[in-house]
Amino acid sequence: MRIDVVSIFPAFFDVLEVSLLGKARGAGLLDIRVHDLREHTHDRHRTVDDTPYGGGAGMVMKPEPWGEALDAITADAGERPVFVFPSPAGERFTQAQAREMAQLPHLVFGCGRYEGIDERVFSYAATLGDVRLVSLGDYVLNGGEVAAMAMIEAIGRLVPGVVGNPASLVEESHEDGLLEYPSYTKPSSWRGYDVPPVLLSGNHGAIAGWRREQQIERTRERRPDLLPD
Ligand code: 6GU
Repeated sequence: MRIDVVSIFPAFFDVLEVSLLGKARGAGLLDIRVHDLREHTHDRHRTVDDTPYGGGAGMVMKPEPWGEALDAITADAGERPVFVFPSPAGERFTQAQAREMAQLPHLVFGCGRYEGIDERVFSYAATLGDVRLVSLGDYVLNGGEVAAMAMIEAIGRLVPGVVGNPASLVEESHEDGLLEYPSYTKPSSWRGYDVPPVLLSGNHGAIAGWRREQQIERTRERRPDLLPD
């Protein structure tokens, strides 16, 4: 899978070299290319933003550098990519979306800063591929970089081969619509806290039943919005 990222802070993405995704890049499973938007400016100050038409606070990212950056990325790409613009005004990013995006051959993340990107950039991007504005949740970050990192990790780990044991992807939170069950390891007693005896029973049916109950109970307590009415 190919992932391009456009940002005025490409250094945010240096950590993609470490851990699981770093390994997947090394193994050729993920082809991640980070681009500096300022490479597509032509003035002495490498300007990427300007004041908003109609007035108001803050600055808006100019369309021209974005147009050039998207052209450069798509020039050498075979299929039409999906463009993801992280935005608090986007649709909510979910595990289902991560799963869907992990099947795609080419994603392009466009990271905005300031008050956002000139709206015409999204219209132009839509002529080059599908466009999605996607939010991590109902809070505001300073820019799309941290959100893009989170999405790249959520998507990247679902690309076949990236996570060594695919079974570990099945029993996690959100894969079956519920929060995951609690996990324990040795020792069976630690500082007065004991592992639930059913987990030591060797009774696989009873263990599966207990885990299911725990999933439902936790989901009811912490995330009742995930449960059907
Ligand atoms: Cl995707 N972007 C920004 N700037 N803030 C956010 C977000 C995205 N998701 C939640 N807050």
